[in-house]
Amino acid sequence: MNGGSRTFNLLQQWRIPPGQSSIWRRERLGHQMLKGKFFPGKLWNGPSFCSCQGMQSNTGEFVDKSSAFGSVTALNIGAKEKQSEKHEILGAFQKLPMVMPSVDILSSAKRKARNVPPTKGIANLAKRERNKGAKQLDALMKELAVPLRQYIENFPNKQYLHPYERSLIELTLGDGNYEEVLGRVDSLRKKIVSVGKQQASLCAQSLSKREAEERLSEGLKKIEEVFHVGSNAIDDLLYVAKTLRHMPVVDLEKPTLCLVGAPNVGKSSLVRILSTGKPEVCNYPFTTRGILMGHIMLNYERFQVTDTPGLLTRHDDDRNNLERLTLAVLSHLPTAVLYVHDLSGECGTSPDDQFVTYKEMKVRFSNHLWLDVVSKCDLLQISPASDQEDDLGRYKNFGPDGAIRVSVTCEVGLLELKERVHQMLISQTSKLRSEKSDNEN
Ligand SMILES: Nc1nc2c(ncn2[C@@H]2O[C@H](COP(=O)(O)OP(=O)(O)OP(=O)(O)O)[C@@H](O)[C@H]2O)c(=O)[nH]1
Ligand SMILES: [Mg+2]
Repeated sequence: MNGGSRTFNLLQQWRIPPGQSSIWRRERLGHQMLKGKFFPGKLWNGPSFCSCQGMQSNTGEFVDKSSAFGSVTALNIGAKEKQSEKHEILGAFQKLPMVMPSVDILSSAKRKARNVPPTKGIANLAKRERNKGAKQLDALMKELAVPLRQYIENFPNKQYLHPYERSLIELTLGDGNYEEVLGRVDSLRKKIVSVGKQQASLCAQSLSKREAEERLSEGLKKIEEVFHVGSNAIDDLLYVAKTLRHMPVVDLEKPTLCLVGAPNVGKSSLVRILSTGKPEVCNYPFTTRGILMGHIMLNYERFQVTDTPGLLTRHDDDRNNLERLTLAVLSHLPTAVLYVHDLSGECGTSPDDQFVTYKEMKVRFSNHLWLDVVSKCDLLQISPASDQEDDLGRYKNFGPDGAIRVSVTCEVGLLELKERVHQMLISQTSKLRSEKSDNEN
């Protein structure tokens, strides 16, 4: 600890609640969507809960004394046209429009419609009443349809999003569900417009004051009915917006350290040591259930750290959404990897299995800067090295070539680890700069 200095650390975490890793009944949320037709009769195909945790902690050794920060910088996303020109921008979720609950849209629309007066100067009672009725019906229709149109226009088209955000949408809401909700909102809008026009026109044809009054009240009822039937689409959209807005914000231009490894190997324990973040640490697999963003301050520069859910040794098709999130981070964000190996047998994944996944990841993400760390070395007994040992034999004893051995429990190797992480992040800064200038040329 750096004596006396304090640093604010924002740690943003998107989480899936325990026990609901790949599928998650919306019913459990007790959310309004329950009653709606959202994904009728089926389960979410992915995690659907997220929380944003702001954490404040005392400064760790890695945090510069004089630095303080309180929020993550979201990269601005430009107008729609800009999105289509360039995909390499993040931050779309923070720009999502605020969606009003359907009951509020309805009550506000009804109030406004009721206050619409007839056109001035109409002396004939019947004419005045039908004029008022038609105007009020038209107003109700517009007050309901216009916000829906604005939502449809302002929720970004998924194909223009950064691939990382696209993956988050798919893994969080389930494939295709984002578009489905927007589609339902649009069809609700169309129905309201069609029924509203029809009712206004009927009212305008009334022959008497009484008939106009009846048609107005009937028309209002019909529009309201149509709105009621489809209103769950709006509440689903509200939920989608809330969920996406709480996703951790990532800055593509900031060097980012990503901790990867099998479940329960000690990734989060190392995040706690390396950054000012304090992710949950428990002795069971998949404690970390989402992407967690923390920070490291070094020489007045801020670096991002992501803790990720563990990777099991299995085929991609069999991976749960937690594992897929980890792969999305590695695939779409310019991360430097800190790969954590637990050779003690404590974590639940055998060293043999860890070796298989490790080799696969190393090949797949060979363009990433990479550092290997063998965790829990307090639990390791090294058997004498033998010349005959193959790759796996050496791995089981020492981990990958060049791996640093650490123990969080006994505070072994941590200074060296911090130093090496520091060096890697500085190298990543140069790498990002040169990639940026290559792209610009
Ligand atoms: N003996 C020993 N135990 C450790 C060490 N580091 C972490 N652990 C323990 O290992 C268990 C898992 O640690 P975590 O940091 O939660 O592991 P993780 O990789 O983040 O786990 P998931 O989020 O579930 O993938 C916890 O019980 C830790 O206390 C260490 O250096 N020595
Ligand atoms: Mg963890």
